[in-house]
Amino acid sequence: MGTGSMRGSRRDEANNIEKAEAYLLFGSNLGDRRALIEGGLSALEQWGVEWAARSSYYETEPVGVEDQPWFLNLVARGIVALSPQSLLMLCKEAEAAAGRQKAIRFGPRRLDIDILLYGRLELDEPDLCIPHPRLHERRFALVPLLEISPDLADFRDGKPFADILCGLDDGKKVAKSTTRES
Ligand code: PH2
Ligand code: MG
Ligand code: MG
Repeated sequence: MGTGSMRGSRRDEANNIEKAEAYLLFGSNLGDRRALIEGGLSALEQWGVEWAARSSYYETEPVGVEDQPWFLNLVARGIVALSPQSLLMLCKEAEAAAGRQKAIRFGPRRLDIDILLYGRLELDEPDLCIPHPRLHERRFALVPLLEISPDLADFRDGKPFADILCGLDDGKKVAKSTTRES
């Protein structure tokens, strides 16, 4: 992968695979949202992702397509010994296992798992851009991200995500979920 200079990564001595810290955003606005997200977290764990931290659940106002149910969102930090493309494949696998159908862009979905950050990697491929290209404009991603990593900054320019969140004036609501049910 040629990521020798990637800070925040370490080598898996047994397998000689570079390990990276990845931040994933989970979202759902159809069905039993909490159960679907939990299922996604478990599936990825079963496939080798070591969860190091996970945020609370947040009720978030829909962005993009406004006429759809509110989302439940959560961000988790995982240690992965997978390439970004392999991780993406597993995310899609978990989405499919949750019964996700082909969705309209920004529209309703049972489970969506997006890679926000993968170590200090910058990737620009047709199906995968890292850091996530819309992270900076999405309160529903920044709030849970900052809950688990309050001091995190964009490694490309050193700007703290807390400052980016402060500068957002999208007016979209994001609130910690207070219910146990979906
Ligand atoms: N995901 C989208 C589009 N809009 N809005 C919220 N609040 N949360 C999401 O996860 C979300 C969205 C496309 O993936
Ligand atoms: Mg998404
Ligand atoms: Mg997605």
